Amino acid sequence: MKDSGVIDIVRDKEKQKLQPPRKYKVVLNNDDYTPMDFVIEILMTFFNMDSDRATDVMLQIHQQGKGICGVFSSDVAHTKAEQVNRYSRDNEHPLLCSCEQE
Ligand code: TYC
Repeated sequence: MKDSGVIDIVRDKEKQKLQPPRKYKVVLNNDDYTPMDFVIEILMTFFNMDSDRATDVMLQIHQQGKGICGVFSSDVAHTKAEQVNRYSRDNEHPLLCSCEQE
């Protein structure tokens, strides 16, 4: 049937529309140079953590190599990662923040 391809495309599009928006983890990587206090400041300032939670997350990253700061929509996650990397570079630290799709 000649129209079935078109119908399949329409059905695929409808299915895509029904998917919930993708979520992204914002991840901080450990390194040997960024001071612990600076990482705690980042977690409190950009991810609204209190000082106890920020200290726990920083130590977890320090021990395990990387850690999740939060899960957000694509726009929010990528903007936060950019802001953290900008702030780190402005303060001359090599701290690396990235996003991973959930
Ligand atoms: N490893 C760093 C140090 O010993 C601290 C650190 C923790 C750096 C977490 C980055 O994402 C990080 N000073």
